[in-house]
Amino acid sequence: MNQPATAAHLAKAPAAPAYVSHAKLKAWVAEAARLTRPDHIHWCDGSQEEYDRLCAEMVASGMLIKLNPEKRPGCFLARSDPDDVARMEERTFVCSRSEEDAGPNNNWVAPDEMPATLEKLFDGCMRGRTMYVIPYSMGPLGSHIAHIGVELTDSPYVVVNMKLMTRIGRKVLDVLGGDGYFVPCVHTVGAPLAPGKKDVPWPSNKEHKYIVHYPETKEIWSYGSGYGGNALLGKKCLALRIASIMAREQGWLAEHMLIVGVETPEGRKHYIAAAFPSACGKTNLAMLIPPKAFKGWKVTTVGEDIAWIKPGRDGRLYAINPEAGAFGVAPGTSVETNPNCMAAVMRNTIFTNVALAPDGDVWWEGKTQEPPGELTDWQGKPWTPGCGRKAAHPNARFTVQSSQIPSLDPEWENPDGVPISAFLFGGRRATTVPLVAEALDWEHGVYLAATMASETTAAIVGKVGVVRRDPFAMLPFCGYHFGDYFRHWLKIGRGLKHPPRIFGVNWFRRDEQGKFIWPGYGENMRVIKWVVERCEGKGGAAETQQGRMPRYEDLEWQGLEGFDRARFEKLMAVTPEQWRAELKGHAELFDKLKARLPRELAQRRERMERAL
Ligand code: SAT
Ligand code: MN
Repeated sequence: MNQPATAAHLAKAPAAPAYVSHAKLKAWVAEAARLTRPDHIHWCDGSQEEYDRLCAEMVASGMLIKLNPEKRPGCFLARSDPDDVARMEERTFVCSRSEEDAGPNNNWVAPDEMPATLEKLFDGCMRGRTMYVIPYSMGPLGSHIAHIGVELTDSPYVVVNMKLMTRIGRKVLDVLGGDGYFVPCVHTVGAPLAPGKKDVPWPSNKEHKYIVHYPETKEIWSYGSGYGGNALLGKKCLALRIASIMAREQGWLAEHMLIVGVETPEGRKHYIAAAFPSACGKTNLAMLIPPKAFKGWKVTTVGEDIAWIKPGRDGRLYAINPEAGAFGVAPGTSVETNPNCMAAVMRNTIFTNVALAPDGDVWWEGKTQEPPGELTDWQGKPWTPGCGRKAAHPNARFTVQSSQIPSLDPEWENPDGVPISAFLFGGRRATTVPLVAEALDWEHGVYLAATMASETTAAIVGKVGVVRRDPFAMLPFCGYHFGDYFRHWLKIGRGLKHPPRIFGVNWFRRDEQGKFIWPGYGENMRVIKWVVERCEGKGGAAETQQGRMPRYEDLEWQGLEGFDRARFEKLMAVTPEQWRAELKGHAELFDKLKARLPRELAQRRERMERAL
């Protein structure tokens, strides 16, 4: 295995294509190749031919299944290893020089300890495979808000997903030039192939998984998983963890937020950025279609997962979507819940861990009310409706380019970003937190966001249904101490002449029977309309300790007349007993962050407690 890097071995490594002029990039690729020892190196040019060729190769090797070209033209299905189905937070590390800088919100290993562990694992890890070099831009090419990364990977699945979700290839190297800055990202599935050995459909490493970030040198190293955020390093690793650190150093914000445009019937346009934890319907909100009663209102999509936000010269905040595609959760998506999304995934889409229908189409729980009579499940096993197993994995995904989203906003690629009028912060709470409340000021907004909480998702092993604090929906994604992060948000707000208004929302409150009180989905437009009215200085509200809240008469009820005042009061109720417990929860969070918690937040909590 550990054959030394001999001159003979290096001589086999092909030179970079002539168009690569970046000496440091070439040297880094050569060094990574010496360590990982791939059989081949392929520099991705990002062309459609390259994409098609890789897909065809994966079909031949069994990694992809081509779907029925009549039903789903240009679409493929991938089935992952059952041990490799989600982001792995327990295997994700931030290796800052000081443990305190990483904060209690990150797993920390000393940066002089981790490389030794990784070097052993990465040594020869790409044997028998091709190393793909993927230059990619997070954000429109050349935008002053965008940043460039280069991912090395031995997974062709990663290449084609990166092609759909980011801007990759030669055009990125053109922007990078001879000495531009890039974030180096090394990824391997951690499954070297012995000569003559047949590959498995989804190679990964069962024993070891590491997703590692070095804040000071801004490097990303990922080992052992081929799935989602563990392997598509532009997304959570670069665009959130590393970018959050860059943003703090450079005075901007890297956030786990969708961005939507909202146009009033009079043609006034507002952009709203909204943070929700994973699997809380962000994709649905990003592609919302207003109910019939909202004549003339239009909602358009800029992004559905991540926002990079920079103060503009005019004192407002401007946001870009650093991604160029979506990696969305399939289960629960239907023509009822998200018609725009269903239209987007009709073609040129890669599905991962959904079920396969006999006609070569895909299916997942919630796609139709009645499941087909028979299917092949996400693990390739025969499935029938009564069999007691799920047909699709609950974290099954689709990967699709933004350009296929029918509701895409015309400004979505504007290199200067879109001006943000409002921030929404939404938890998933069965009780306590009202449908919507506007923060009293920026600091209160930061408080609302800092104390957000949610029930758990597939990425957190073994804890489904437990409520966890998820500040700014950034718990797994903030690359440094949350106390410092809150302070950064406070500072950004102080520097803005026209700060966006901040709102807390909760679509997920339940009644005594455990049923959701609020219909959600398209009906969330009722809240959005009120938010827009507040931004325009209209829209009535009652002022409380918890913020400014709409009264029944302040919301639009046309088309939802059955939703009466009593039900609305239930949805909005702020009860002292629940809030006393809630503030205790805030105190527990603040206590964990106490070393770096901004005083303003602790003081505000105390004031709220006294007021109860
Ligand atoms: O797998 S991803 O990290 O891309 C999606 C998620 O879990 O939020
Ligand atoms: Mn996300």
